[in-house]
Amino acid sequence: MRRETGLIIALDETDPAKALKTAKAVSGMVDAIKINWPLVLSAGPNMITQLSEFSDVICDFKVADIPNTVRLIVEGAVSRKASGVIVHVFTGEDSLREAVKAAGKADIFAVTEMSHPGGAEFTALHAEEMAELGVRCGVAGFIAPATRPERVQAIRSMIGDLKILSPGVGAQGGSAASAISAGADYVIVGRTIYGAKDPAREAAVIRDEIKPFL
Ligand code: NUP
Repeated sequence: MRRETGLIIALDETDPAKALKTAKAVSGMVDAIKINWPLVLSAGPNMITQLSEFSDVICDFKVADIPNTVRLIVEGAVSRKASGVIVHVFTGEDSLREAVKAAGKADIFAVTEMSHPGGAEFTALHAEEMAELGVRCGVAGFIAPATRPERVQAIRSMIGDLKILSPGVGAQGGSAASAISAGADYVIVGRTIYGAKDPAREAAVIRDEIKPFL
């Protein structure tokens, strides 16, 4: 995945036509498009392939299952041209290793600690252990919360050059510049961009905000 702007759009728009319009509008300003269940459920999985015409696509399926099911989901995403898949780590080493194997040349990104307040209840208590396991299993990078930049910093100190993708900017209260300064390689931004009147303009604002810190 390229790193030109450090910005990834979370395209949780559920109107497929609008989603494609937004993807096209921001395509020059984002390094990837992250797609989650809301859009896949409304548009169908072929949307992954359609969006891959505009940029790298990361499937945020937060896969959490037994190894065989993990493999089937990751293969299904990658065969539709996803270049990355987001998975949970709490399912354990066998599931995580299977995800990395099934991804082949695509990237597996593992959730350490979730960005919403509930993320502090369980995931935060094990974030370091999850990062450690992710490194051991060969993931490409981690999801760490822009809402808690000090936690991004903690994960950064453990994972060397692996990537950090950081959601929670804007609508959830996190700052893009703080997340990047804390060690994130990319920020993931959803509602603030796709919910704006002019998504391209909003993407440009965030791109310019983080540029000095990249
Ligand atoms: O910890 C996480 N927090 C989070 O918000 C892990 C995620 N994958 N996400 C996703 O990032 C979330 O599901 C949504 O697609 C996006 C953030 O969207 P927004 O809050 O910027 O609208």
